[in-house]
Order: sequence, then structure tokens, then C-alpha cells
Amino acid sequence: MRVAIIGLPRSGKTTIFNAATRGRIAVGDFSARSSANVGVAKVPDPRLARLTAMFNPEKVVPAEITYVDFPGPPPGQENAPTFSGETVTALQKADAILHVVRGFENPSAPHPKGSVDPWRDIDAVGFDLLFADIALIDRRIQRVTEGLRGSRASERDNSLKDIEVLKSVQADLEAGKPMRGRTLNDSEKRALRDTFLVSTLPYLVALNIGESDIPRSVELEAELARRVTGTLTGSAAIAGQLEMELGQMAEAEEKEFRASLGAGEPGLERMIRLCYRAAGLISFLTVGPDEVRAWPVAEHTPAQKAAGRVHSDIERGFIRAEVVAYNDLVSAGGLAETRKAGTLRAEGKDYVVKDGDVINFLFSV
Ligand SMILES: Nc1nc2c(ncn2[C@@H]2O[C@H](COP(=O)(O)OP(=O)(O)O)[C@@H](O)[C@H]2O)c(=O)[nH]1
Ligand SMILES: [Mg+2]
Repeated sequence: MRVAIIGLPRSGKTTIFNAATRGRIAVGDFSARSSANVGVAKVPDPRLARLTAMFNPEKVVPAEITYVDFPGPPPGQENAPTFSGETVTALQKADAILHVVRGFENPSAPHPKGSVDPWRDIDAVGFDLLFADIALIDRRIQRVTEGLRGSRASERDNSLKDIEVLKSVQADLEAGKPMRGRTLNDSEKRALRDTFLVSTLPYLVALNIGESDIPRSVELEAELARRVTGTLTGSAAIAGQLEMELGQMAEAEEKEFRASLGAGEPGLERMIRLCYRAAGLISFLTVGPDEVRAWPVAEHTPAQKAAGRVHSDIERGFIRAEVVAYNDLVSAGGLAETRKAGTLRAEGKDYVVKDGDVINFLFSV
């Protein structure tokens, strides 16, 4: 699972990348680097702490998300189109897009547009995403058109139909409609078969707020939710700089600081979970004295395929799955108790795994 981070220069992409992955990449460094930063974030899951208390395992392994942070354009080209061909290719390899939008004032890091206006930037980058797809379809139309020459009559008919469909998809994009969550009919599927459109990707917005705006974050998030709408979208306000600094502290120190900041889930944790959910992922859990672990699988994954996440042998030699819902395990107080309570079930290979299922796979190889 890869999340591509996009946004204007100095919106705090690298800062939020560092916060999410607990990394220490230099921020405010737009010219020197030419390669993307790649790092892993742990998906916060309070269930793991509860299960750790119950099983006292040697190891606890949360689910992970990979974040990719792209370098900005070189100085002097900061108002060039947000997405170079290279970036679009990178987006096509991602599972979700995280758009970091600048909400903080910082005179020593000037905004490329001269003023801080997050709502303007959300619209502009949203348009750039649509525009990237319009350009991808343009190129596809061009290729199909070139193929018309010297083609047989039947092929020609199909190609002309494809061009018509491509143009109508393009018209939707031009009207401001992203492809996210849209089911393609057969002729659209055929016309778009070699074209991965970036506006199909789940889209999350992280509003990077300054510390002085933390008291307003509920209000700002409500405004964000009004502006970022539709299937496969999500948004959160994050104090990026503060989160990065907290993430670089020793654990005990971080806890103390967070406590002094007040209760509530940090925006950063919510953002990571939003990315996970928006990309269609859920977690099943495995427990035992060696390891308590959250495993990411796509929604609607059957048990045998889920077993393959743990090990290919378990998928191949799958016999059955012993499954108990996390809440039932907690209320029973232990695995043995779930047997007595009758909440531990035997499920076959086609059982659809649910978020929070605690699973023991039985297999033979
Ligand atoms: N005051 C303040 N400055 C920030 C915040 N986030 C980032 N910055 C500063 O803005 C500049 C650009 O940040 P960076 O993460 O490199 O942005 P990027 O170009 O989008 O990767 C750096 O000087 C950061 O220290 C924030 O939340 N508050
Ligand atoms: Mg950066």
C-alpha cells in the first residue's frame, strides 16, 4: 500500500512525511534532492494495545503504509504545472493520493502564490489532477488515431468507437468530475484499457495548520469536509511541524508533551487511518505468545486469500479458519473463554474476512 504525497512547494509535504514515518529528512530543502523520499508509517490501532495486555507477546506488529514524498520543482519553476510527466507516472503506481495543503503562516518559507489560502490551493491541485487525466486521454486518443491508418474495417470501427468514448470521459473530467468510485461500462473499460487515470485514486487532504490554529482545528475540519467530498475521499487538519517534532522525541518525552497538549486523537493518526480506509484496506488480527499482529487486506477478501498474507504455505494448505470478532474476544477475556461462549467460529475458505477478525488459520502442507 503506497500513498503518494502531493502539494505545492513549501506546503509541508516533507514535514508531514517525517511526522507520519518518524523520519528525519531535511525540510525546506527543495533544490538539492531529485529523488523521492520513501518511508513506512505504522497504522495506529488501539486494539493492538488491548491484545498485547491479553497475550503478553514478544512482538507487536502493526499494519503499515508506505508514503512517497516527491521533491518539489527547482526554484524559479515553482508555478509550473504541479505534475511533471515523471510525477504522473509515479502517481499511477500509487494506491492513494495525499494532498498536503498549506494552512500555516511562515514568512521565512514564502508560499509560491504569495499568500496562504488553503481553499484556493485545494481547488487548484484538484484541477491539476483532472488536467493530468485529460492529458493522459489526449495521448491515448492520439495513439488510437495513429493506429487508424492502414487498419482493417472491423478494427477501424472499434477504434472510432473508442475515440468517441474517450472524448466523453474527457468531457466529464473537463466538467470537474473525477473518475473516483465510478464504475466503467464495457466500452469505457475497453477504451481505457491501457490508461491508468490518476483521478480514480482515493484522495485525502491533509490541511497543515500552524500551532496557533490548533484551537480552531474542529472548525477547520468541518470546513474541509464541506470542500472535500465524494466517494473515496477524506480529510484531516494536522499541525505538521508540531507532529514532526513530537515524532522525533523519545517515547516517554513524547507522551508527556502530548498529555500537556490535551486529550483527543492527533490529526496525524487520524490521517494515517483515513489513508488506510480510503484505499479500501481493513485489518485482521493474529494473536499468540510470539506475536500480536495486524494484517492489511482489501475489503471483501476471502479467508484463504487472507491466509496468504501470513504465508503462502498457509494459503496453499488451507483447511479452515478459527475466527472470533475482536469485541467478542475482549468481552470473553481470552481465547479459551470464546470457545465456551460459542463466539469462536470455524469458517471455510470463502468466508469474507471482516475488520477486527482475530483469526487462527489451520493448514497442512
Ligand atoms: N510554521 C510552520 N512552518 C512549517 C510547517 N510545516 C512546514 N513548515 C516549514 O515550511 C517549509 C517547507 O516545509 P517542507 O516540509 O519542506 O515543505 P515541502 O516543500 O512541501 O516538502 C520548511 O521551512 C518548514 O519548516 C508548519 O506546520 N508550521
Ligand atoms: Mg519536500
